[in-house]
Amino acid sequence: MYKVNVGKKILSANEEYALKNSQLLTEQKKLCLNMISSPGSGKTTILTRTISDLKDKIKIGVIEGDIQTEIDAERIRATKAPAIQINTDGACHLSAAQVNSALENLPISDLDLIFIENVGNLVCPSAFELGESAKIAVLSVAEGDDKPAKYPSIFAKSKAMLINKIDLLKAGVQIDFDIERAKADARKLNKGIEIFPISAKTGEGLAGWYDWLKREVKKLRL
Ligand SMILES: Nc1nc2c(ncn2[C@@H]2O[C@H](COP(=O)(O)OP(=O)(O)O)[C@@H](O)[C@H]2O)c(=O)[nH]1
Ligand SMILES: [Mg+2]
Ligand SMILES: [Zn+2]
Repeated sequence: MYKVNVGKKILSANEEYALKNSQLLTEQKKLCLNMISSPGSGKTTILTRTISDLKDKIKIGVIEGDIQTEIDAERIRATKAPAIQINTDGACHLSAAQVNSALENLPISDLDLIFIENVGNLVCPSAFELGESAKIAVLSVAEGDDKPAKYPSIFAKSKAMLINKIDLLKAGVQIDFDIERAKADARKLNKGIEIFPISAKTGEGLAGWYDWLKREVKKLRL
């Protein structure tokens, strides 16, 4: 008779903060990308390299989400970019309220682009809107080419997908990852998704990712 839908209620409160964040970012014309992946796919490595390579072109700040520690924010700060660490104390995704308080502590007016590194988890971060401009899915070749098919939600919702660690495919390491299969499965879920096979270690493929970031930042400046 009475149906208590706790999940829906939590999402609604989250959506209120997501709307606030989105309004703030839109007013200030800032691009905000919510990066989602399994732990260890290379998000922080991609971010530190991107920040260093683009430092004369795009001013980047980062909101780091982890269950514990400041390790990732410290890795970002070593590049001289501002970073705010959020510790979720066990929660497996960031909430829009947490991002709202992090945005208050970032020097937003000095930045062009804010990355949110979500908690490493391919499942529920995709269900919690943070008010971001777009989601970016990261999948490394060590995780298997079947992940877009098995974890469809994040690949369906992302504007771009980075296939990281492609250097491992060429190092004589035995990893069965078919890039074409991963691309085809992602495009089945999301026709317009941009896909960049990259290595954050060797730099291979990063030029395409950087061009895309520059274009997206420029769109907001117009
Ligand atoms: N071979 C290789 N290793 C990488 C690459 N990117 C990241 N890694 C390694 O993968 C591990 C996890 O990276 P990290 O950036 O912490 O991943 P995160 O948990 O997604 O933030 C680290 O040991 C990195 O050095 C890459 O392109 N190639
Ligand atoms: Mg990280
Ligand atoms: Zn979660």
